Amino acid sequence: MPSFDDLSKAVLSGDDEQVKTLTKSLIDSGIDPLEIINQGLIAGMSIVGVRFKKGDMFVPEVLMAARAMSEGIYLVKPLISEGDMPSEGKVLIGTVKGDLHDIGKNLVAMMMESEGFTVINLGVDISPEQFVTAAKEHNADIIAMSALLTTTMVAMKDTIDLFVKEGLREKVRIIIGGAPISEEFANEIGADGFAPDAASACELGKKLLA
Ligand code: B1M
Repeated sequence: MPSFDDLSKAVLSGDDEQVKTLTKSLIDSGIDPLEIINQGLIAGMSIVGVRFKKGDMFVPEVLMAARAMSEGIYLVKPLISEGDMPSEGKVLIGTVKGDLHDIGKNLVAMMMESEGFTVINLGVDISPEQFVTAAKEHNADIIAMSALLTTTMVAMKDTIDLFVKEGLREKVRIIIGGAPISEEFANEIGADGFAPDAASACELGKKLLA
């Protein structure tokens, strides 16, 4: 029987075929599906997060690791009832109105998912109204907005203003990120925090919900 460490290493190296083989083998050995997720798949992705933050891993490798982890989760998830899936909290993530850049946003989404958040990825060009509607529908804990253009970052303020207007601002934590975004901008528009990269977004999310 493979060890959890073998599975973590397969995630780390982005080897999706190996992840599938090891995950199946652990399932067939009768290992608790939640342990396979937490001690094998997520454990591997956590190392990826740390290495990416330190600059020891790069975007393509992180995407491969995330894909490999997802292949394993795909096999294990049907064996776990919905209520048993642990969650750090529900995150709605999207790129703001007028902005079509999604590589960094998807990286943040995958990293947050691998760190145990339930992530609903709304996509790109998401209007303030769409963020608010989805927050109501999903009862979200965190709204995460991404912007890559100096011309679209203003939509982050419009979105926060709409949450205030709808009386929902106190119900959610709002975090923002993307290349032109700074801590100062986050403070200026009334966000709860800024994350410069995907690993920091996970840390910030956990801190805000603690
Ligand atoms: Co565009 N683009 N682009 N582009 N593009 C930039 C952003 C630009 C800096 C290039 C340049 O001129 N040097 C420039 C913006 C200038 C500015 O506003 N100051 C620019 C421009 C001008 C444009 C167009 C207007 C070009 C045109 O058509 N004239 C156009 C706009 C389209 C639109 O959105 N309406 C456009 C289009 C495109 C493509 C479609 C071709 C493509 C996007 C493809 C896609 O995303 N599917 C594209 C790309 C690829 C880029 C660059 C080259 C790379 C962006 C990227 O994916 N980086 C970019 C130049 C650059 O950054 N070097 C550029 C990799 C990614 C992992 O990093 O997104 O920063 P990043 O995400 C990081 C962090 O920022 C953070 O974590 C991520 C991982 O660590 N983060 C968050 C991101 N979101 C977060 C959310 C969080 C927390 C952290 O929530 C809490």
